[in-house]
Amino acid sequence: MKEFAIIAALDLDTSALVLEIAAKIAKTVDGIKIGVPTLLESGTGIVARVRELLDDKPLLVDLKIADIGFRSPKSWSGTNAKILAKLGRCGVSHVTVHGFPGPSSVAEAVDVGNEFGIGALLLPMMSHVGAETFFSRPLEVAQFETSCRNSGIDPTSVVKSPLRDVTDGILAIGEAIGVSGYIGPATRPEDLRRYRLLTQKPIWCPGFGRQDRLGRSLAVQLRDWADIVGSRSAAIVGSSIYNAHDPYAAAIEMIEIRDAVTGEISK
Ligand code: NUP
Repeated sequence: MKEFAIIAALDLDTSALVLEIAAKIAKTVDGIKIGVPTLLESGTGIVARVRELLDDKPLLVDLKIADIGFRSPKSWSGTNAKILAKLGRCGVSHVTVHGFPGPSSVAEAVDVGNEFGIGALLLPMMSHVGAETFFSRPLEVAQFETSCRNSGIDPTSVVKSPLRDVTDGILAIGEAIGVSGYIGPATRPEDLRRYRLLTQKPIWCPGFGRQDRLGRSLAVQLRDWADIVGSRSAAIVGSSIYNAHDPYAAAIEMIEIRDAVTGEISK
């Protein structure tokens, strides 16, 4: 994946519009994200059609998988495995996976995803107003360690720094299980700094434009993201591109801003 990638989130009202905008911008952006509403309308058939436009660039399906992990003697057979099997090898490179259902749920999503060549991006925090309501709850560390050990993982052997809250706990589970990367909130620079202290894995960041609550321009928000998260990262940009009068021009502008801010970083 490209360093400092720009991933366009195509949350449009119809699949026809998703394909129309994807055709316009696929050669310009570094990848595309489609969401559950689009899959509900079109089924997984739309994935192959977006894949054709994207060549081998990342295609993220934002499923936010959060169901049970269940290990039978031979294989994973919880609901997470069944969700991923429905995607199969249809061209998806990444899916989003929630961490709050705990280690066996994440492990099932990661292992079964790997079988299909799909990387799991874990969500230790989110970008919207009030996302901290539960993610920032203090972590009961002893109970956390016991639950993880019961699921056969030992996060504290991987992450040595103190685990303060649910966000830290989810990051530690992700490191221990070996997720492909994380979703991190572009709206919360302090949280992105915490992520980077705990992980060297890619961090894909949504929350640009309409979700910013710090009064920043897109250029300042992108500069802050690139400064904090570094080159193993992606900016997930939705409405700032697809709601623009000319989405193709907006995508080009986003790439130009990215190139300008990352050029400054490498000087
Ligand atoms: O924490 C998250 N925040 C977020 O906005 C996790 C996400 N997956 N997203 C998604 O990113 C959200 O569902 C939407 O598809 C996209 C951001 O879109 P926009 O606010 O740039 O329009």
